[in-house]
Amino acid sequence: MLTLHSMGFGPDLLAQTDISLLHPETRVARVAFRSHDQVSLLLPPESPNLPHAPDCPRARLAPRIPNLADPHDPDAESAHSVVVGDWVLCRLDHDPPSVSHRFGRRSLLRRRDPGGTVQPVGANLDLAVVCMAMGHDLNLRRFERWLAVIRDAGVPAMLLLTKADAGVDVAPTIAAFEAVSQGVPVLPVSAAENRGRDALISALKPGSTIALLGASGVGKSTLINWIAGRAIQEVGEVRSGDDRGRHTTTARELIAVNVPGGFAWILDNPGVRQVGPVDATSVDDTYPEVVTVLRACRFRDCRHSGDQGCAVPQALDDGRLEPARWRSYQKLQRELAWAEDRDDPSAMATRRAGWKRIHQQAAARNQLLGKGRR
Ligand SMILES: Nc1nc2c(ncn2[C@@H]2O[C@H](COP(=O)(O)OP(=O)(O)OP(=O)(O)O)[C@@H](O)[C@H]2O)c(=O)[nH]1
Ligand SMILES: [Mg+2]
Ligand SMILES: [Zn+2]
Repeated sequence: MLTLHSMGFGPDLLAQTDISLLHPETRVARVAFRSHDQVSLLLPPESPNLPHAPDCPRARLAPRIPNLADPHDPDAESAHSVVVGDWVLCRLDHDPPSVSHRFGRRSLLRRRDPGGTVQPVGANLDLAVVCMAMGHDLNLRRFERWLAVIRDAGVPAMLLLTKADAGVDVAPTIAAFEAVSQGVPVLPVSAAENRGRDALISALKPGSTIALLGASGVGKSTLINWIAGRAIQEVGEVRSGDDRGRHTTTARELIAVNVPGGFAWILDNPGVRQVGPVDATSVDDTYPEVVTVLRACRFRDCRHSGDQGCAVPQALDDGRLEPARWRSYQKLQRELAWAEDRDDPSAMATRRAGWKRIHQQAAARNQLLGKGRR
């Protein structure tokens, strides 16, 4: 039997509203699927069977959905007013059924798409699972991008190395990812050969919500079917040659899966190849050794691009900085600066002026040291 509790609803959310003031027909529901201004709602406690978004009642979203925890939330009137995983108040006795309010979120996972736009992935997540398939898909730098995205949401993370079938030597891959994972667990699994299932299931706590993230074809939907022990999600073949998927899953959907003690709520996502972080702090948190070196640089306005006396070349030389991680860090910060400039052209002018000043200072410094560049 589904209950609000088994779906992850708790007193922290309930405290956001005074139930006695609500219309008696008002219900608490969770958003399992969203398409334009329509959402599919998971509705305890009536649903005796495991619900699946296509069978769930649909409700319409008003142009403005107030946030119960923050009356001034600018998202209330945006396309992000309600996302998959959100808890909402709704009226099923309305025709059509309608969503009136959203509960404040415990967490919101957001990523930047390659065009620089911030996209919400899911709300009220308890665990974000990055999936990378053994073979062509493995990429440490792409994993670091995901880590930064997940850090921004403040949600615990996990890396699944999928398709760890017999004959694949996973040990060196695990070691390579653990070296950059900052304690995030790395777990090899094979749905095809039923390896790692117990370890995975023990990470799926009853009542918790878990997002599956990663490129198309890595086996996210297969994982859901494997854990559930039945075919819920459609899976698709990968291209021969580079193992890339064919974007079989086209929409985000929250799916209930039986785990010991109840249900876990798994958010299946369409595959995305490139993700961008949303803010600079989460990038700094993902590359702590870079931040340590930059702090040690004695020049206040240094661009760390090889000027005399800068701490970076020294750290690259003595191995405190790994060149690939330093390059990734710079690239991510450049991407963020570009996205910020795109959103706010005045920021670009300020930044340009800053660069000019830094160049002038570096030139003056080099001249002083008799190291003028020719
Ligand atoms: N060898 C092997 N193949 C697997 C395994 N898990 C999934 N696959 C295959 O990988 C392909 C892609 O699986 P999907 O589950 O559709 O991948 P997805 O990540 O959901 O892809 P999108 O929905 O496109 O984002 C299918 O052909 C699966 O059979 C595994 O453990 N081992
Ligand atoms: Mg899929
Ligand atoms: Zn420097």
